[in-house]
Amino acid sequence: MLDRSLKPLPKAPVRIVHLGLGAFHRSHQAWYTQHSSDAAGWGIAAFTGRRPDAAQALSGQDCLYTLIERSAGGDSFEVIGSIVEAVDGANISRLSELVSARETAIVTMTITEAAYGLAADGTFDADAPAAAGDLRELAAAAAGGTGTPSTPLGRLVLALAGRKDADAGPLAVVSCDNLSANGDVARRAVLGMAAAWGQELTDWIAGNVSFVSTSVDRITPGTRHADIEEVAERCQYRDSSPVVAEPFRNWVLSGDFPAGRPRWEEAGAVVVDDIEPYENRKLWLLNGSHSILAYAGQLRGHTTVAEALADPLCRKAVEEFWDEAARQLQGEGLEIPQYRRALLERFGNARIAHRLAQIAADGTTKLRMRAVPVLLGERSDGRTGRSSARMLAAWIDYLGFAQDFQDPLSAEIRGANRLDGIERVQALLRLVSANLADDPQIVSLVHGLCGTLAGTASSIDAPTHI
Ligand code: CS2
Repeated sequence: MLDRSLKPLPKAPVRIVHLGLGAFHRSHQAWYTQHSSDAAGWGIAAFTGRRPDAAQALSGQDCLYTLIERSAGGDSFEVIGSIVEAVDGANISRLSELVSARETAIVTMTITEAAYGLAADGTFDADAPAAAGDLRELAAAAAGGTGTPSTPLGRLVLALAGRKDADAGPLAVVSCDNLSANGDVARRAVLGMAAAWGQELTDWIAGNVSFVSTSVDRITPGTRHADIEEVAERCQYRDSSPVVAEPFRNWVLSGDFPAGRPRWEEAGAVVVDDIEPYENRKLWLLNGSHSILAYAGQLRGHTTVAEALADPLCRKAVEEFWDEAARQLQGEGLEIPQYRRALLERFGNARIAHRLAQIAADGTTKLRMRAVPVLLGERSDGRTGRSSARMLAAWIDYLGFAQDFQDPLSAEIRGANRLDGIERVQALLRLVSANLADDPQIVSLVHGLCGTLAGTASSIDAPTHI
């Protein structure tokens, strides 16, 4: 139990519902909310995804937790109190109750890229098993029966139907996942799910729910036992759920908040009309290079981002990818050289043990966003796209070595992995994007790059996730 004498903020009323109570939400959106001048009016009710554990742990300490800000020079500690309720994601009735309340103005989401159920062409995939299951559940619920959706978006649609029935007015849905145009993606996915409920709900969502796009950034490694021990020693209280993050943070938002929002800009958030250049800068330069380091780094026997970046071969692959990505980035004031320099410093912070295995998960969805647009852009400009292709080659090599991996298409990956040589490469590329697999030059380029970043590791441990 945290020591209440730490005097956290008094509990604010719930006005934000969050889906995806994980470390990143706690280091990012919860921090921004706490640091807004009107924080006293904006409490967050955060729901977990698949398991109740995080909600149970937080509820057991009054929803308070310690943010350990870890710079190269040392750690500082802050108690975060903006989450006022932590709930098991399976508690759909509480979700519906909160989303149906007029006071609730915002639903934020960190549900992972894969949870939006996108097909390789970027559309909502109604046939994917999880989506198809929830579409059936929603149809049953709409018909007056009992329907129990199990995906975050299925649960959200059920809750939005409650808000419509309660006539509680418009609200904003804010995706905080690393997807390009994440607001548009969220809209497509929510409307795709709502179709199972019926036209009336679809029309209501289209007219009343604003889908805000955001670019989110704060490196947040999984919490380790040593972090819990450190808080006990330095802060003199037990916290079962501290969260570690780098000092850097960034939040760019674009879209309407019809029922209001906290003054996040006072905490440093930036509101813009055109988010695309910022989003692409972050997705390609930061997340893209993370993926190179995750796959090439593990193949070469490294465990963390800082270790991989210190390997000259990995560093070169990153720098060359950045050159390609920079050519594809358009927009005023992106300050790419400074951004690159800052990334080298952030990634090089060896006190942040950011595990490559954590980043390697869900490659099919992530590479679609991180490698494909740069590769296709370079090729349509008459260049090879070799450095983006190398990111894909590193992923393909990793899939040949890893004993286990997490991916929404893991069954399909296992099928493709049974093939050999260029056929295997083509089948794996198809899971990322048909545009790649259908272009024989790209397939052969990627095939030729396989093995070029391979190193000393002979096998890779199964990733563990916190
Ligand atoms: C990482 C991101 O796991 C990953 O795929 O690239 O979580 C990254 O650390 C964050 O986007 C940083 O803001």
